[in-house]
Amino acid sequence: MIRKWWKEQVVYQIYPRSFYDSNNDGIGDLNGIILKLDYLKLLGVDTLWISPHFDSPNDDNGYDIRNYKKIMEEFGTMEDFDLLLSEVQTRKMKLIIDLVVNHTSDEHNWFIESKSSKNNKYRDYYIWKAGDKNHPPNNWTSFFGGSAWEKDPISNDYYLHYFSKKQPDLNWENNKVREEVYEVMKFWLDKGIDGFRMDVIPFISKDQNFNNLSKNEFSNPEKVYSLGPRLHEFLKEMNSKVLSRYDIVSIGEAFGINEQTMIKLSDQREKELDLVLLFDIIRIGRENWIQNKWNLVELKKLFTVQSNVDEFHWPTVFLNNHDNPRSVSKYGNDKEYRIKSAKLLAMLTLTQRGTPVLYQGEEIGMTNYDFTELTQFDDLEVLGNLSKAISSGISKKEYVLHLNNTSRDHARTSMQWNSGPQAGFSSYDNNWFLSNPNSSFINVKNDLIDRNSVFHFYKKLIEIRKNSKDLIYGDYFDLDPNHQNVFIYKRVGINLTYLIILNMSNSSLTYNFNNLTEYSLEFSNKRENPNISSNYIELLAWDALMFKK
Ligand code: TEU
Ligand code: CA
Repeated sequence: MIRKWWKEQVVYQIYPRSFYDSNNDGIGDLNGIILKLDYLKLLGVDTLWISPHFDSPNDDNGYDIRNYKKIMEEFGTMEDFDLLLSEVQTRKMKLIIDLVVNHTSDEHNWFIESKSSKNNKYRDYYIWKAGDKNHPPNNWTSFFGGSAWEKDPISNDYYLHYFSKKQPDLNWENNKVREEVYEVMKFWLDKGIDGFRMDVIPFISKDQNFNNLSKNEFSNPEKVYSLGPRLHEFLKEMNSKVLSRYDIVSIGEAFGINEQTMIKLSDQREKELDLVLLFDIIRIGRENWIQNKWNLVELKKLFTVQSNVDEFHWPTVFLNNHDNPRSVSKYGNDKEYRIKSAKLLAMLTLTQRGTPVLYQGEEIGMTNYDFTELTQFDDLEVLGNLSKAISSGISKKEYVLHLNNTSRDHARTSMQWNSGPQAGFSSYDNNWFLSNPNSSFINVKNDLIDRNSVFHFYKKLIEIRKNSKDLIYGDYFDLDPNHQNVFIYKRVGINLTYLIILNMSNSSLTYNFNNLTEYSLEFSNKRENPNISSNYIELLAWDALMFKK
């Protein structure tokens, strides 16, 4: 197994807007992150990934960049960024930033120039096409609702936007665009950052035939958008011109890709990306905003697929992020077993083969927000997809019920620091977004005091993981892929073997397993000793046990 620093670290994602507000204007900021670095150091995470911190009109909370070399005003200044980086480095941690280069904001200078006239030298920085009479060039759809094409009244041409119409897609066919992107990357790398998480990177290459989506493709256009013919060529160029020149990590957000693309993107011999963030696990049982039933057998299969490609691949393991609901609400039981199931999910995330990526708040078991009205949502995706929902026969009320399990906004409520107003996120009383009222009992302050908290469980597991190369690099074996409730797997290292047993259900059960007595119990989320005999173990609801031999 090839050793790399980014295989041995635990990544922690920060959504700066919701993390901590240092100057009480209701919006989280870079200084807020600095003030919480000691907290993160205590937790034991090593690499921080911050969601976009660049100048932006915030149509999509910073994923619409107006200026790649300026800091978002609400977040602070370039001096604040430089201080954040040096404070991170002082603590021997690493910093990764978000690279959003499939699209820019429509307020980016390149786009302002581009749309100003057909002869402008920036015209080809974006993707312009003539319409078909009064119709867009093809039937491609935007993830945030409606057509992916917007008509521009100046030239009467249409420009392409996979996301909102304020996020025009860059034209990667244009060499100059690629050079600009590489230049932006070097600007930040030369400051000393440790890598990029690359937003929707599989979408950068567009099939120049611009064929219509078929009926089947229509509801999941990502499966087509991620098959651009020059994707691998572009990434190889980026790698040779930029990435390979620094000791950094590149993590591609890989929404919609198939297995073949996954294998190619992150194959170390291909020299494209180091890691990919796959969506299969996080979107299990889900079709857009609709949550369907899923089962553990399907989930386990997905872990096996990504873990066992070969020694040239290294997976990432994550159960939530800023675009998805809270993990304890989706995979655990956020009611009577919130604490216990959150700990189980910690064990799952931190004992798999792959780099764990935690999301702010998961370490204290934060839950989904209980949305009841459409007006409570902030995310543009919610309103954007409303008409699609209605036209598919779903009522407004049902739409909200679905969103209560699927909306991106669950992850964007304030980080819960204490039981005070605004969850201790800010002392301003009119924050940009909601705080969950359950901060009265789910908060960092409580978790730091209580030695049996979710926080301390994460902390301990991170420590165990960091101190064991066998746990990090050991081979992965799912021991009972077909069991409906128990997730049991081994990690076989050079010296040690770990055995993880997770009861992912609300019921107690007796699980037959021989030779358990050969192992010793290393860590668990139980207070009492488990009942083990030579050929079975009794598991209570949401028991999570880690054995070693
Ligand atoms: O996400 C891409 C992404 O695929 C999801 O947001 C997806 O489009 C959506 O959830 C479909 O239901 C990245 C960022 O993580 C996200 O925050 C941005 O909104 C998006 O790209 C555009 O930059
Ligand atoms: Ca602020």
